[in-house]
Amino acid sequence: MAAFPEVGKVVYEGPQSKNPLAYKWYNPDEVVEGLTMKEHLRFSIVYWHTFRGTGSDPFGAGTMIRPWDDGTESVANAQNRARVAFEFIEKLGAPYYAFHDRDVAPEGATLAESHRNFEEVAKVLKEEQERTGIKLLWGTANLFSNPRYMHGGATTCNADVFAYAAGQVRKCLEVTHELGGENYVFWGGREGYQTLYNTDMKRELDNLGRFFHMAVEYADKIGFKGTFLIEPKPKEPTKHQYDSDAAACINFLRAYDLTDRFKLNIETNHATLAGHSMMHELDYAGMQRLLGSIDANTGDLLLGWDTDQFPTDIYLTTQIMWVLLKYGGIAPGGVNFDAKVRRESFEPIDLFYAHIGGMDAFARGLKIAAAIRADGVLADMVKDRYESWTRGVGQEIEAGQHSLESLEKYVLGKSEIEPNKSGRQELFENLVNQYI
Ligand code: XUL
Ligand code: CO
Repeated sequence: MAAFPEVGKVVYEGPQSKNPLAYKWYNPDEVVEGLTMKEHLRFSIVYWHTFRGTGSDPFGAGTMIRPWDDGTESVANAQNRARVAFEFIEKLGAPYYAFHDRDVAPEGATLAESHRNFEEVAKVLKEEQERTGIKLLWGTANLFSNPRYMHGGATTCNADVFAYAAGQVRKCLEVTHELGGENYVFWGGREGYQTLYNTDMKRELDNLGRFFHMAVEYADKIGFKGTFLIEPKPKEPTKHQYDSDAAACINFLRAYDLTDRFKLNIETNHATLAGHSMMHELDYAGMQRLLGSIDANTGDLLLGWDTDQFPTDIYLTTQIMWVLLKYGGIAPGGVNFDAKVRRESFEPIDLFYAHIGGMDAFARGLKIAAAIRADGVLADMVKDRYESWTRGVGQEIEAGQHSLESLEKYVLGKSEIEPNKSGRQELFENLVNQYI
């Protein structure tokens, strides 16, 4: 029996449509800069918020109505939920999904039992993938919910817990590979500290590097070729997460010699928690060729925590797509909705409204970003701003032909240096507004 009988396939009806269950901007087959929207955006639906989110918060119990869920932690319930998830994703027309091992299947009393549960549910995921053509963008192991991970998974002070985490990741990699996963994510849920007084930071980071090398070794053994992604986030749940922002992650990857297999999965609200914009984090990772995928949600400027809201801000999606286009797209990563409906949006239909809105916001951002790029006005203005580097001493410096001394001599030999030009920030901002 269908879980969403009142919803058919969500289709593109264009900006004039008044149908809340239709796309106004996301037209999967429309070509933008040589690729279809579907190929550019590579939308992915997350299993955890969408199918396991209860709506509970630190102040109150769950609110979500999910009629298909019998409320038990049985494997049969998990298998049934998996079928519902695919009905939902298929109706939305999203090409990908992503999961944590523990949201698709219940954790057992032992690691062996957890593995068995995971295998039983993975069989249904595989069947459903084959039935619908929906693919796995990435899998990840939950190394943060169970109390055993209170001190971390790969950065714990307890070597047995590290071993447990290793066993869990091995299995999750095996299942991700079996399901054709195109990437594998590590979000360092509790890989960080609450106080440095009790923390051997060097040992913890060395162990994290060791853990990732073990993952690479195992991937090679089973032939998993997907990209490994680490997901920057500065705090929450710990006071300081080791993967605090793109720069810290990239430094870590370089220090532990992992850049050939790892890239970053950048998430908007994590960027803002780190005191950066999403655009900054994307550009920083992109320029170093380490931009792998994005988690597409947003925060709330008035709330200081990770609210994981659906993205509806066209400026945000424009900025994201602008940077993604600049670096040649996001494949084999994707635009993954790591977002949850609000606690008050408790009906199943709200899941559709939320995703349709997010997908439309991204499609619109893609079109706006492509229009900005096609006109080239902004790019020309940036080029002009740096014009002094294309001639004379600027060109010589960039060609490596100068030293402090030779530059001092150059300046001493001139009566005046070239005057600065205006930065024209307001004009830049006005121009962006013209495309929105
Ligand atoms: C947590 C977060 C995670 C990761 C996957 O803030 O973003 O859901 O995306 O573990
Ligand atoms: Co995320």
